[in-house]
Amino acid sequence: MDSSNDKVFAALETLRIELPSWGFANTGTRFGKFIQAAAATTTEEKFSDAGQVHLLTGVCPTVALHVLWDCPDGVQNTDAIKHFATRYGVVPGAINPNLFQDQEYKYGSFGNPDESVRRRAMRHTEDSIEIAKRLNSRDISLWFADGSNYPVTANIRQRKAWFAQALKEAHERLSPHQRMLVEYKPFEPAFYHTDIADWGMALLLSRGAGPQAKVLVDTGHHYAAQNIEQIVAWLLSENMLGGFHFNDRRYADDDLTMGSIDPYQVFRIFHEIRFYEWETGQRADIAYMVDQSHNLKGKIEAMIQTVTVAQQLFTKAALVDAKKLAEAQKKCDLVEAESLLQDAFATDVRPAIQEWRESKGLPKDPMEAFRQSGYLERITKERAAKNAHNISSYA
Ligand code: RM4
Ligand code: MN
Ligand code: MN
Repeated sequence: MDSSNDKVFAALETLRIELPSWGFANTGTRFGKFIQAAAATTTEEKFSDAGQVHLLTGVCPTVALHVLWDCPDGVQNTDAIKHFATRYGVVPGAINPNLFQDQEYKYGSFGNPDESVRRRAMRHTEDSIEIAKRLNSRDISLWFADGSNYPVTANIRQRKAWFAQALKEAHERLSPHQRMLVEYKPFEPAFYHTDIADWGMALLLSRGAGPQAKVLVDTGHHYAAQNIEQIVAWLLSENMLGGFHFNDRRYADDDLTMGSIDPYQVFRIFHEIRFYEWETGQRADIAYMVDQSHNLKGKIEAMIQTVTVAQQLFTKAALVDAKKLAEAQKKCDLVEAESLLQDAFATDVRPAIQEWRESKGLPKDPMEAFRQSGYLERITKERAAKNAHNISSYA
């Protein structure tokens, strides 16, 4: 039998975490942005910052891109991005079309009653798939702000049909190795109905689109008290879980640091995945991505913190004795089953993680290494003037 260190080491070997390019940029709330002197304002700076996180943690080799923010000139930007990838040691990950920011999308993208806007959304999606092909990216992540603010102002069934059709068309554009990930969200920016509001809707639309479409679970996109690990278990059993956007929340889609509010929940999600893998003997093909908005924390430190917490929670989940748990479940031994989970959660995995890092030639404490590196001081100096002129007000 594996010692617990072996289990931690084996789990860490399989965990890769994708960083969002937008997590290094200035972000805010609907009341305004707080500008940080060191924030990245160009795609190159985002690659540079993501490269630092990967250099120090060794587990973040990819960076998700938002097309409108990172490829404003579409496919023409792909050569420059390839160059950044080589230079900074992180390659493009999921490609996120942006179907919500342009004025045209005021009443929706694929759900817009105006056919020309729906066509425009399709063109942008096709361009995004092409960008992904050129960048060798496997996943196209689709999130739609589509919805309505007031009852009966939108034809819900009609919009569903438009979505079904559009996703099917987009799916036809995928190359055989690519995937389409469909994200859901119950509200915001729409406050009455969202066209893809929950995992069931995302599942139906993905199924209808084709075999390469899977569901993306953003942990912040649920109503309070919803049982996310159950959704994860169902999607796994349907072979429809494509990936995660990790973040934490207290109230709505707060985009706080993963595990900052409820680490036990993330742990339970990881446990469901490990348990599925143990039972089926198959590796779950899941993209672990981060979707956070570090409005107040230093961007790079917040990312390092996220990766560290993800490693801790993932390895704790790997310590659950699956065989004993299955037996306890069968016998309806509730206390034994729950204790197996609680004991794993209570285990201090940090020394084993540090050992693993050292075995890989990585810094034992990536946060400390970052603080010692001088990188933050350098970029603060380089970027401060530009950021000082950044717009913080929405007015
Ligand atoms: C949404 C959703 C998407 C993200 C946008 C910026 O709430 O989480 O994944 O791309 O925000
Ligand atoms: Mn998301
Ligand atoms: Mn979100």
